[in-house]
Amino acid sequence: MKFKKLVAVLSTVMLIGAMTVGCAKPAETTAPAASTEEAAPAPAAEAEAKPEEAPKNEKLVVGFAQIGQESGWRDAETWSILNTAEEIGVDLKFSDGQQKQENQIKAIRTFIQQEVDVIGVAPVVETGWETVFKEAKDAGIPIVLVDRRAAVPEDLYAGFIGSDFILEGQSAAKEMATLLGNKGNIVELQGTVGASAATDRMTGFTDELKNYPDMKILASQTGDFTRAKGKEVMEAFLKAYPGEINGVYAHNDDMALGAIEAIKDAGLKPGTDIKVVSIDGVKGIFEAMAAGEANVTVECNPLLGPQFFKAAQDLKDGKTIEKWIKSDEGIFRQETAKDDLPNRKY
Ligand code: GYE
Repeated sequence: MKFKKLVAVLSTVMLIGAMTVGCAKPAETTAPAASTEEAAPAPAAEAEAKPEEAPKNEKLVVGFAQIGQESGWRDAETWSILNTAEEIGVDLKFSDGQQKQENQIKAIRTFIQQEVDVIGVAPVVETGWETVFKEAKDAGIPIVLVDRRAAVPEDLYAGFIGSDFILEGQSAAKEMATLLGNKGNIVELQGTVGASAATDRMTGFTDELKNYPDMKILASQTGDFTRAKGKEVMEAFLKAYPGEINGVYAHNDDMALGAIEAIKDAGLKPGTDIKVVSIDGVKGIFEAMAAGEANVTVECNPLLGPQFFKAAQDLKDGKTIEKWIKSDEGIFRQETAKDDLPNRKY
């Protein structure tokens, strides 16, 4: 079964409250997984239990509002969340927002109605979350931001688990400078407009570039974190600046992989004629690096399941969590890609 279909099936299964990740069977339908209408029925026994009889260490119930399935990175994160939930026996209600903030907001409202213990959300864009986060707060349900940030006052979320996107952008710029000998023209493929991962990766890169007066960004446009749009935008850049582009900086590997196709279609050699630097560290870019077609990836770790559920359990236990739980990340280059490849987990 194809990964996307599997995720859709698993998502649907989880929404009706069953934790059957490992043994999910192909369903008849690939209907959007974002439907969060069915609230899990409250088990009768639990509803009747008197407070003093309530079982201790009862199951952790978590709602997770995922963004969608735009990239290999996102698929890896989804797997990490689903698999960890299964492994440790969490009652997970999972929603795929299909890139739409309104779907994510709807999912959060459903989780509030379902009285989950904790809500995790990967906010597709940074703004527009205040109202729904307030609703969760009023219901006494902590929000944990996973992998992308939301621009809300600090008291509206318990913590953020994820990377330093500004640092990733700075590292990418330094790597590009090394590859280009501190001189040359760059095109930038941005992630989803308004996403913290895009805004900060742009800021970090642009700020760092100020240290290199002979390096210039010729053009910068969104490719929405997808391979198809990365290719499309790169094709347009190649037409607009024939012979002028020395490097492409993509906010994620998927867009870089799309750009590599466009560069090849234009009769040029990616990794040589045009240097390719991107962010994430997915297997596909290691394969491209091993083939000499990409140069550097700045790692951004999607395997956040264990940290997320640890935080959720802590919150359920009444503990506070760190406001920013950072992920450990490295930088990987073409020279070691063949050796690195077997060790990559996503
Ligand atoms: O880099 C990109 C994805 O939010 C950090 O989203 C994440 C980004 C990741 O689609 O590939």
